[in-house]
Amino acid sequence: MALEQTWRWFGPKDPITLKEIRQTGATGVVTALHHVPRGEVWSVEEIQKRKGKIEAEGLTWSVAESIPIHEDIKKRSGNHRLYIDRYKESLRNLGKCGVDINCYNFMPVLDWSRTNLQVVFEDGSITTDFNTVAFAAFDIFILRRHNAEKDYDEGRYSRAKQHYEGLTAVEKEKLLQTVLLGFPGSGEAFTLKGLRSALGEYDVLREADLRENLYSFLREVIPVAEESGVLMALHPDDPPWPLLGLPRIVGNKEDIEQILNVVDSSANGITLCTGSLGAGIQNDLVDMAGSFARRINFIHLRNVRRNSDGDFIETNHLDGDVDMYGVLRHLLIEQKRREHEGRKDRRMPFRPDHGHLMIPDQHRQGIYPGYSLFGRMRGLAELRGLEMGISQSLGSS
Ligand code: DNO
Repeated sequence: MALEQTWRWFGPKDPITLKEIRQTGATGVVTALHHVPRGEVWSVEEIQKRKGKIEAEGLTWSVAESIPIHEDIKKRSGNHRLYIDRYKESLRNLGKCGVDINCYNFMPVLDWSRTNLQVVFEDGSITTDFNTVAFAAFDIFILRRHNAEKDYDEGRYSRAKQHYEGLTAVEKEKLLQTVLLGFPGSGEAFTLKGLRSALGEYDVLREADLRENLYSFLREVIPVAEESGVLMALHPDDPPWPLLGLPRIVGNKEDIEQILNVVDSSANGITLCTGSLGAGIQNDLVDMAGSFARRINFIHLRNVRRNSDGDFIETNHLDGDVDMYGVLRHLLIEQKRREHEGRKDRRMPFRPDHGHLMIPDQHRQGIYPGYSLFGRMRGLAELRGLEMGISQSLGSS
């Protein structure tokens, strides 16, 4: 047995087709009903429709990524009761349709954040990076967040100022659009005004509150996920530290330990995202893969080169600061264990998470940053080879 190879597809609007995905060798598709607004129920009809499209191409719908969490749930305010009920309903519907893993995140306001989505890598391919000085420049001088300067030490403040003053108008605009982009596929890009007001709503919410709100959500939703036969897979924060004054609470080993302990059930699991967690200098991904193996419900494999200031760049899958060999070894040992026990969750789907934009994709319109065909296919192929080597060396015992 091998880990299930999957591929993220943004639905019919994705320029990469299911036929192409099939030829990458992936067998599972990871997708979401991006056209259903956040907070609405995913109906059985809509899920079946999407599932039918995928299966018509000889693939399976392996993971839902993501049923997005409404901000009211994260803040536990406004209509949170209604949205939690709807979330449960969507999970029940997923379960009825046999889609049994849901990847989700609990990052307030923003999803993943980068400062440059078009970094030319050493080999001419295009990748993304996060530069803490550029991000501070955005925060203090472009967003002009109230009291933002208090979040940075003097050195970083003056470097951010210098950085900002050195930017042309076009570069400022580019930085602004990059941070506002939100998550591709979701169609949820912010305006500057919208971002300010969304941040304003979090003014009084402290880190401890956000944690408590996540825990309450889990206490309510995990039993429903269990009944419905759906495994929840919490995605870590990317990057794994607070941004724009917003708390982030899924960034390191202790955070994850606490979350898993809130409801001790295999339905309360994580997405091991080696890239998101890998950006944190304190995170040892091999240790985390080993320690959390039993509760890993979904896997995102990618790599970063990082430094202790918090800057990082997305590198190719096998080159970077994450020891992919060590991570995969733990995952394969865990899969053997699940097989031995005849567990239902032995598929252990992974996807090559992000890939560089390589030459054959560079003229193609509409490819979301990180979600190229060739770059991800390179990643998948490399990971597949590495996996086979590790499996053979582990033997059949
Ligand atoms: C980035 C993605 C994340 C992820 C969500 C899950 O490329 O891995 O945006 O899909 O955080 O909810």
